[in-house]
Amino acid sequence: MTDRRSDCLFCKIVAGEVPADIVREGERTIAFRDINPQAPTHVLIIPRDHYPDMASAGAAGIGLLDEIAREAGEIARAEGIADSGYRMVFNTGPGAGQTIFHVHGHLLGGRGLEWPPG
Ligand code: DGP
Repeated sequence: MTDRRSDCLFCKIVAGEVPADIVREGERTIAFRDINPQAPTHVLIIPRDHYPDMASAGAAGIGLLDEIAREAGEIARAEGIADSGYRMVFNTGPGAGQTIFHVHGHLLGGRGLEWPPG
């Protein structure tokens, strides 16, 4: 049984009520291209269940972040960016730029990535 929120855009994508360019589906996760890509590869990886942010997903203690990391590795390989390098970002909180409060890892790659990020 998937825990979802009726007012959450990403829960609607999970439910198929809002279209998305889905690149990979796992039993507990789904990955789709960001609508406003910041790199040639910009994929959002989310759990099907609703957790507002990375900390709450981690605190659930059910391995969801491990699974997201594993999916990121598989997608990076499929996108051909595993060898050149890529970045996973979890914006957490409005001050860090989080705008959608359903945890999502941004997988970014396919171009040079600066450090520190802006
Ligand atoms: P963040 O700012 O970290 O909460 O990231 C939210 C991301 O979600 C942002 O990069 C844009 C993306 N986004 C917002 N609305 C949609 C949508 O309807 N579809 C898709 N695919 N991405 C979206």
